Amino acid sequence: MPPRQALNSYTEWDPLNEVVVGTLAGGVFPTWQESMAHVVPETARSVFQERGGLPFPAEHLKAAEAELEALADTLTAEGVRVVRPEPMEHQRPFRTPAWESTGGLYAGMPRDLLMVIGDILVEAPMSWRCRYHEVDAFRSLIKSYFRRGARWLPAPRPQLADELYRTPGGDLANGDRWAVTEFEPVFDAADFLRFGTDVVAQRSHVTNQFGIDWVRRSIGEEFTVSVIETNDPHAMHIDATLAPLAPGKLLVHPERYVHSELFDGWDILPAPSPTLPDDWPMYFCSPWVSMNVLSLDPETVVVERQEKPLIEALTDWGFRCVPVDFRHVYSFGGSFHCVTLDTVREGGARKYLA
Ligand code: DAV
Repeated sequence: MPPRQALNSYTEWDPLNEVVVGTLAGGVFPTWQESMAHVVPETARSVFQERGGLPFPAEHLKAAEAELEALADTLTAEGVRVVRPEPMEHQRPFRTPAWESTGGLYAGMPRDLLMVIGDILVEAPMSWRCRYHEVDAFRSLIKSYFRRGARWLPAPRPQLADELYRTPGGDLANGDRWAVTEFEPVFDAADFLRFGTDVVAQRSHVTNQFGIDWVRRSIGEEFTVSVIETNDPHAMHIDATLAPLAPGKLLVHPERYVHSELFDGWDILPAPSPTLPDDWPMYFCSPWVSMNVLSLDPETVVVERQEKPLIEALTDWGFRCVPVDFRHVYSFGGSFHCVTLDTVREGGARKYLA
């Protein structure tokens, strides 16, 4: 029985009925800030410093948008209702009393910004200043979910003052591991994964303990939020480290994953290496977004068409793989899990973790 609620999504794998697919249209390079140095590829610094606020290369963006359209069509053909964000101007500079940004970024990665926990829609307080207004592209959708009965939980508006950031090479070298301090709650929603009544999070260069504590107390006692260790000095978003594909089946990054007793009894598959050529432009992230797959149900996964070793491993593991071309989207920082927000899945609040 499909759920009747406008929002109902407790896991990463229950049968998917409705999903938001992001758009990169109008996207611009981010305005550089030092805290990015810990997470983006080395080459990004000069690109963002020189081109922050300027449009992404037109041809590459066009190819990526075509891939996003093809993903939307594939999902529709699989019986999933697809919804899209509003077009939005990202090229306008903006400022607060404390800082300014030469532009925004995009509405391409709803996973970074929004999280559905049961019937609650959480808006994350993201720490990259250029992403301050990103939620506006999704506000029509969010208001519509609220009007249809969902709970709407925006995190406290962050100030993103200088005190939030550690200077790289300075404090970080003294044993403080992360680029963000505990000045105020910040997190990206993509540092959290849903396992029924359990939510698993990682600390990262965009998610502090204050942010995780805010999520824990705000979503209520029905849910348990656990923080796991990961072996990732560049940590930003947990979804190229762990990908739960079905109850008891966890795809992991072979080096970043550190076993947690939460997954005792789970079958754990290290993902094969990505197939992306070394010279492919990657402005934001590593080629390991290959494992950033989207589950359509506990037997079906959307996988990048050219990731043949991964497709083979998942097929051997009992999955039906739905191949979609997505390398041009990779360049902008994510793959199928990042560009989507699963708003309605079947199933309810069950316990899956030890
Ligand atoms: O492998 O660079 C990607 C996370 C995407 N949101 C990586 C992490």
